[in-house]
Amino acid sequence: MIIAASIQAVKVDFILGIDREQSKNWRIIGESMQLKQSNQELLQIEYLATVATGQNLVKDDGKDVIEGLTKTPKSLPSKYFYDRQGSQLFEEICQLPEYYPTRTETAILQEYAPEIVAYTGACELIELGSGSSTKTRLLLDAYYQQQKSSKYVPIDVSETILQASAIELQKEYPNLPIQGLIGTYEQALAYYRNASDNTRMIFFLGSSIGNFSAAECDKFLEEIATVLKAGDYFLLGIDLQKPAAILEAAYNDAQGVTAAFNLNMLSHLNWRFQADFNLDLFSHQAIYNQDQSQIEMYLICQKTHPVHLKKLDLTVNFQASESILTEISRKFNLETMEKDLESQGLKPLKVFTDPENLFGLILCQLSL
Ligand code: AVJ
Repeated sequence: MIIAASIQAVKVDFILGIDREQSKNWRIIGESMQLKQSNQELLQIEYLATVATGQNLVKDDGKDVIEGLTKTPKSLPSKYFYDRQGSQLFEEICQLPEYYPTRTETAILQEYAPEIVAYTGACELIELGSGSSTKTRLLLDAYYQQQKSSKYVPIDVSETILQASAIELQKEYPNLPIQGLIGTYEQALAYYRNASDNTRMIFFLGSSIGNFSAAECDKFLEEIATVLKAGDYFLLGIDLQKPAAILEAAYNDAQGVTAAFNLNMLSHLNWRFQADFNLDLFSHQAIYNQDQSQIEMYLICQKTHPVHLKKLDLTVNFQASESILTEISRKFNLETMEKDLESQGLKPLKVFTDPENLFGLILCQLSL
């Protein structure tokens, strides 16, 4: 089990926005304050924090960064991709001709969203890693049209993208209650460990589950099953195994957007932890590890040099050609994933794929 029941949502004054995701967001923050006042019941944006310490966990203390940079080989948690700039770059990745997952999952949702609604009926829609909520609109439309959505809860670590998209969605779906939560998956799931009479569907799209190792994945699914009550739903999007050439192209796009996304992690660390990474001294690499069925993304150091992270009181020495693992993106087999889900009590009801079997969506229900 991940965290006990000490997580609750705390409304934080938006004025506190400074020093979190750079101060470029004043306008959005200002707008959201206004909107918050005029639509108080329908739009809420909250930070997930611990009651016990009153400490804002979103403002990470960086222990995971220290851990990753002081071990051999070095690694950094993928969640540090997603600051304001990183979330923006990820949106650009989703539009790339080589990056098939987003458009394929979108097409599947376009075709099958009404069928998903028919399976679940009315429910609260909880999205982990909602980002811009673009694909979500297809689900929201289907639920909205059939008057089956009671509430939408987008959850994301990036406060700027969460605020901006929640405000947009509020305009597009004026009668839909929206509760945006800023925090990590772990915080979100801990927050949801309370009983509710409402039927819930947690959804986790885009194959973000691919960032977890096999062990983390098991733990995550177990946690989902703990949080849901019998009869609730879980909708999971997974990228499927396919020839290495297609996969490697998707993570080494011709325009270099993925490279910029990867390198942006270092500028995120620079502002968040007052570090002095020189982005010119690192380069992007993405390879498909056939044995593990996973894309591995690295930042390769070009020259021996030290890096200082002031806020963490840490100096790290980098050797020329040394690598930092920034992401694994696992590629799945549908049948295997169905079995994994089933073994956690998450019973697959229906599997949706595209004609080329590039991507899969599995709708599950927690066994009654
Ligand atoms: C958001 C984790 C699903 O693994 O494909 C895209 C992130 N990294 N290009 C993925 C990503 C490089 C993406 N996920």
